[in-house]
Amino acid sequence: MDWRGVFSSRPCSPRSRSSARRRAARLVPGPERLESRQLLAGDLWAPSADIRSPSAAEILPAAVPNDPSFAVEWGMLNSGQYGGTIGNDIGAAQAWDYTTGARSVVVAVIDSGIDLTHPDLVANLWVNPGEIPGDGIDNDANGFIDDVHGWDFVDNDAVPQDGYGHGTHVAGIIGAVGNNGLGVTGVNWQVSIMTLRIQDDRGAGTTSAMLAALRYATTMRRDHGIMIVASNNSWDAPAGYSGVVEQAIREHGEAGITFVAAAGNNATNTDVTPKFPGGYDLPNVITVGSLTPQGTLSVSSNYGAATVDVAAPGTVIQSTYKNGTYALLSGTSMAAPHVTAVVALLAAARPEITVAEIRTAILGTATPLASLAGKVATGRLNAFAALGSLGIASQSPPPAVIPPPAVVVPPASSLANVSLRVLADVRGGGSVGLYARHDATSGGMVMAELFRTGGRFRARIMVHDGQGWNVVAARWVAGGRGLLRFDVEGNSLRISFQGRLALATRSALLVAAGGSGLRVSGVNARASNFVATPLA
Ligand SMILES: [Ca+2]
Ligand SMILES: [Ca+2]
Ligand SMILES: [Ca+2]
Repeated sequence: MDWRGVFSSRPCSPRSRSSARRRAARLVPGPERLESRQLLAGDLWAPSADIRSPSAAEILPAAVPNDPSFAVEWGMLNSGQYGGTIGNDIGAAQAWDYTTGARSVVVAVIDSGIDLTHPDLVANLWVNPGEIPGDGIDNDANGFIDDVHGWDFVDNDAVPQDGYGHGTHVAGIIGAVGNNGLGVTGVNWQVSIMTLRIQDDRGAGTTSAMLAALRYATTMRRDHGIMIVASNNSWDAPAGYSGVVEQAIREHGEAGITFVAAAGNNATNTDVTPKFPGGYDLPNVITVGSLTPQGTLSVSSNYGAATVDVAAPGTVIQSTYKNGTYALLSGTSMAAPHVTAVVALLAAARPEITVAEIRTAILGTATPLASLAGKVATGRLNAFAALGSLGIASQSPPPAVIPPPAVVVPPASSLANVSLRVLADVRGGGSVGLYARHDATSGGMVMAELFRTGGRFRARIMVHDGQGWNVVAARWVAGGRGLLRFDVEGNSLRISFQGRLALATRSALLVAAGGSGLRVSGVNARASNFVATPLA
């Protein structure tokens, strides 16, 4: 049974059958490729000084993932790549202070397969714990022999290898291995990706394969204890609604699986003209529109204030591709996996989280954007806020609880002068906060923060004595430019505040790396040029 057979009751000529099949076959990539080419040919994509790259001179090696292409992954950390708007990202760098994902969390990618030998994906491929590979026996008795990484519902075998590229790209957004010094990083640095292949090497798919894939995932979660929290569905069904598919997706949800759907690339108002599967009005379906680096809805993205739940980065997205390569693609196919990935992060942070709680966390914390009003129900995906909504840690400076630096006690030789250069953009309002912590001889911790009150900035330095914070220095600063210098207990902290941002960092890794750490939070806040030098 092909797509048309299920989705259309109208008889059609061989020509139109072929046409319908081709439309189904192309699924989402057609417009994506077009959009990609347009951007590749245009000024936006020309390499420019707008593309900032993390470098050793600017930031300690472990501060952000060391994957070389992280610098162009604007969806994670938008520093103006592709002419984008600084801070228009999903807050991944901040979210990673909560969690970078967990291999115990499984997501199903229902797509064209995955490059099973891609060096930036292999470690994050799901491995069926109940299956002994290659013995010709269905060890876990789920009806599939040797289904180690998932199943190929096109060729009906255990090797869901991607000959098309689309599924590999989607998988990399969710979980290309992070901080391995290679290629890109996924939103999850580690996760387990189940591969369910429903599209052949031309991108053609059938409804029977799609239904079988949905049922595989549902069964594995419900009957075999595999903690699949989401399926990514960057495919569309041009012929429309199907009661059979709707029921399969409902059962998916009843098993505990969030069904993340690409809204589609028809530039259509789906409130008026429904598209599927995003159009299924089920509590476990989250439908995702595509966002540009500038924070607008991508030209080709479908939209609808009632039917498109959230927008996520989708235009000019760098990710893994077939044959061990990488590629830049655009479309709602790339937007959906950002949301799928955040479902996985939420489950990593709170394993018992329910489908309903996931929906609330993601849709309840999306950042409203004027450019999305009337087009998307909520706003831009915000991974940082979604995780923060779980109440798992403080997210505003000063952190409610910062334990004394007992976890990492650096050797005396690493006691350091802390020079912290912060480039931030707070023209959008809000506050900027940051802290630096280090193991001074007192064993205390020092924090500096800078926050906005009306038209002025207030800077202060505090020391945590193990009981609470004591303000040791404070100063008002006019405007958004200036150099502040404080000396605390023989260590100096310098804050150069220039109204633009550069890079984010991860405090925990900095602490581990040098006995000093920094953390930046607040609207559009980023930090760079962290330098720690031994005390004389
Ligand atoms: Ca099996
Ligand atoms: Ca076996
Ligand atoms: Ca990588």
